[in-house]
Amino acid sequence: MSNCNCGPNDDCKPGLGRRLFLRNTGAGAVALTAMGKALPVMAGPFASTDFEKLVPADKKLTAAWLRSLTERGTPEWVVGEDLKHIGMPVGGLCCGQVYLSGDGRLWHWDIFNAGLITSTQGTHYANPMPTDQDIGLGFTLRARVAGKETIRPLDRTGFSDIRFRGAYPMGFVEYADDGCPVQVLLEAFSPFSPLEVDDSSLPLTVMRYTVRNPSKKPVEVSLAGQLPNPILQNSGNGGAAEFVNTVWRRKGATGVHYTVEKKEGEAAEARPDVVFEDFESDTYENWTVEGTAFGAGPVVAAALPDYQGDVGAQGQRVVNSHNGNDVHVGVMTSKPFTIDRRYIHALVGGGSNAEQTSLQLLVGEKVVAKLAGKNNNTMQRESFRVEKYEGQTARLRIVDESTGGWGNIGVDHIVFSDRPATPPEPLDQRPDNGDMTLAILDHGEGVFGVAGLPEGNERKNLFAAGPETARSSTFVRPVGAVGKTISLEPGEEATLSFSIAWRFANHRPPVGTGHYYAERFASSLEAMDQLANRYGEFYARTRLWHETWYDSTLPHWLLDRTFTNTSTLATSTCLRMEGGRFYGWEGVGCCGGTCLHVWHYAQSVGRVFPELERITRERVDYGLAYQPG
Ligand SMILES: [Ca+2]
Ligand SMILES: [Ca+2]
Repeated sequence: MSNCNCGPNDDCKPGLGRRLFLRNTGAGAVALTAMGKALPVMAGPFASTDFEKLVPADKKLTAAWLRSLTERGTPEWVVGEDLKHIGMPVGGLCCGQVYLSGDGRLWHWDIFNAGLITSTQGTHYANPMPTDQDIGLGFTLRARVAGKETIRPLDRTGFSDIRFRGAYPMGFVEYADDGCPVQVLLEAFSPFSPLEVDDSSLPLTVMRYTVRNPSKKPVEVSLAGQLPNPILQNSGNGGAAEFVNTVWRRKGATGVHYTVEKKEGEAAEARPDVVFEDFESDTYENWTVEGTAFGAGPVVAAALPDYQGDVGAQGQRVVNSHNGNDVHVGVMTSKPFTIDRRYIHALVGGGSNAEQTSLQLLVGEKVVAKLAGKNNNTMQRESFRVEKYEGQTARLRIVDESTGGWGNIGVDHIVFSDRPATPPEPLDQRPDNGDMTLAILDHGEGVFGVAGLPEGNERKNLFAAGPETARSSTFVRPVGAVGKTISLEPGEEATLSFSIAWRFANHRPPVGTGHYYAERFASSLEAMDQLANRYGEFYARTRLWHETWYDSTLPHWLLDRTFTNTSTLATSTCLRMEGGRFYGWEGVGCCGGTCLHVWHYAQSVGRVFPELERITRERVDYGLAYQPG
């Protein structure tokens, strides 16, 4: 345990953040409530005459709001509904991307070289992304008091009272619940030390949990992290590879190392394709049809109006919801079927807005995936990956809710198959092939590491003994877990630190080749090794930067906002390609690369990590930029 256990909003005094554990009864609760309310009125009231000139001379700014701009204020904590949308990057600089969510999960992963584009046409402020994209990583607390046991995920489903503070490079999440005998503070970060680029560019994230027992009874506490094998995250193993989890132990760390191995004989395992629907009948005999968009039956493709072009039908007939005019709407639903292949392929064309026109997959009553066209009437072969639903009852639904432009959908030839629509790339070249490690930074008494949890993966199984290796060549990804059991006397607290490290080297053009971090570390175990060797130093330096930045008379709001920009270096907006050259998009996934008119007025790179700025000047501005073409 560190000597410096203060909460993020305390002066650095011994003892874990007093406010965390007092806030429900003390002044902290008042501050918290005020923070959760709508923004205060800043100006007004106004009449229309105030705007006869573009900028009114009297802006009617309230005195209280003006004062708040210069007052020191208090650190901002996020609670309630806002937790669903807030996030903060917590990976190393230029090592891909992972965000901490408001309730302490890790999400928004972009380490698998998928080229994640987060822009949704500029509507993020109005429609923030939900924090629902994850890879199955989770942390769970088990507490036992006098024979009574409670098991709780460390997220919104496990705790009623959660608050979040983003103070890049450190994110803080506090967990409390009336029914839980202990309280938890999470400090999430990747080692961060201004001027030290390499020490701030580790392909890993630390999840440091401090657990305190405020009750009058001793509590046995177990904390565990679990992760299904995350390799081939997007491409899947498709029967061609075996997921392999192996327990890894060294002084100061216990982990599960995740890899894949090539498996021979894929073709022999593929079951024959099943044509579910070819739409060659003149009626919809296997479908329930509502509305006017779909007519009385599949249409003859050759009879479609010329302006639709060649829709790419297989056979004579297709589903096409244009029906003479996009104003028609309708829904058609298939008979139920049992999922017994890895993929559902279909030809899909028409409008691209999947909220209005789509082929939907329902498992039970829930829509689990949608496919849409590409604003092109020529249908393309699209696929649902359904291996995880094998054995479940499903239906397909073709929806046209649009009355406007591109308000139609075309569908044909639905096939259940074990083979992907296009043959997968060789295993060793896939962007999502690499390795990861989940570890607890501890090897002592009470520490456990399990390569594969028992099937069913119930959280109570997390804390049971298990095998040292686990393998699977089916779609089921074996779930590894690490954790520790400790005892806390009344008033006592303890810290358990976990980390997740990664290495996915197959990053490819159009934007650069490879990753600099993958040249520095031959595997995620090497990165985890370095963390385990220097963890005390890395934590102290990151924490020292955090405290130094906030040791100021400047307002908290200003300090938060001026340093938040630096977090861009830990997102997919920035990368270092093979050889270490720095590259920055102009925006989020658009308009390359390291362009002078954006990056030469960015201040934090030059001041916090001047080595990166020198690369931009020497290798880009005065290097590549002077080369012809
Ligand atoms: Ca057909
Ligand atoms: Ca329509």
